[in-house]
Amino acid sequence: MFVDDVSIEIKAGDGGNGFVHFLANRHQPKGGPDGGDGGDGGSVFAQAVADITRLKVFRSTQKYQAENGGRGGAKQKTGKNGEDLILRVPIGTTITFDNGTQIDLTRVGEVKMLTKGGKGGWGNYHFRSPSNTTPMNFKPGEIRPWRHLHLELKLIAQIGLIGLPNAGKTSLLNALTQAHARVASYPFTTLEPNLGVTNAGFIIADIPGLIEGASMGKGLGAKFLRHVERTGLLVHCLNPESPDIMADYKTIRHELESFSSLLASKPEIVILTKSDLLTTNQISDITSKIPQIKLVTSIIDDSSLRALNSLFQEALKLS
Ligand SMILES: Nc1nc2c(ncn2[C@@H]2O[C@H](COP(=O)(O)OP(=O)(O)OP(=O)(O)O)[C@@H](O)[C@H]2O)c(=O)[nH]1
Ligand SMILES: [Mg+2]
Repeated sequence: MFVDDVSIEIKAGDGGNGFVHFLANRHQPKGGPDGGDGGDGGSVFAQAVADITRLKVFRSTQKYQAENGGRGGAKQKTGKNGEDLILRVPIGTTITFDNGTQIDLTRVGEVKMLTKGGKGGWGNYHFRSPSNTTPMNFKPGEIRPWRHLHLELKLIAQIGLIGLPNAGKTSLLNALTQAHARVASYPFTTLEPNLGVTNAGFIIADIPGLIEGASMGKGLGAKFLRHVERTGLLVHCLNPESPDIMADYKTIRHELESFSSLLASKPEIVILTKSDLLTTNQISDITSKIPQIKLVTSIIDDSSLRALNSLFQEALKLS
């Protein structure tokens, strides 16, 4: 199941306690205080990754804790620092803290600190002074609290590929970007959105096929219409293998309009996919009947893909 919203608890590691110790050996039986400081606790970070399905990991495990710092040791030895913890979250995730603070992760690889590890406490070596040569004091390590976090995926794709199942959306995503999403010759291959980035840097989301009734929650694509609403441009894919392409076009338009006026008014490029399956005559026949078609594409026709990329530039530069 696609998860786009999840709550978790995180905790930075506590600092290690300072140590109370006195040097004592054969040569220096009263060698003075040498208790080391505690190590610092590990911090918790979030790192953005391209896999937008990753929030589901946080459904099964909800508590995340970085390692505590180790206790200080003799001979002024500082305790071991706790290991940091890095939570990998999808690009486009907004993290909201219990106090209302928000952090956005918008670039793949971006790392942000969520909560800092506790400071290690001082050992008794730190408390030595001419007036106190045998300090018994130490500082405990800093205790870090549990924090409640809400993670929400706000898909930030600029372009949304939409259409009926089997229209060739995923194939197009793969052809336009570095994505390697699953393609097959039957409907409902795509169960969760796939993301890819074009050479020009546009993020494209491939949405599971929409069907009649999607605006009412029917089918796999329905719950992603909310995400599609956030894109700047729709690429509406029409499948030439369909017996009634115009009806397909109208079905999808109807669903967009029923879902929201915002979605219905998005800039849209209508394309006819899989043009390599058609003769030139068939193509002109279809495009003359459906004037909404702006471009005819095939994943094996590079010039059609370049033309589509140019349309992206045009549409998104102006918007
Ligand atoms: N000949 C040809 N076949 C294509 C082209 N694009 C896609 N196909 C084929 O069409 C079928 C469906 O392609 P997908 O990319 O999986 O279609 P989809 O719209 O993502 O389908 P769902 O995920 O089920 O909604 C596959 O068999 C593809 O190989 C194309 O440009 N030319
Ligand atoms: Mg697909």
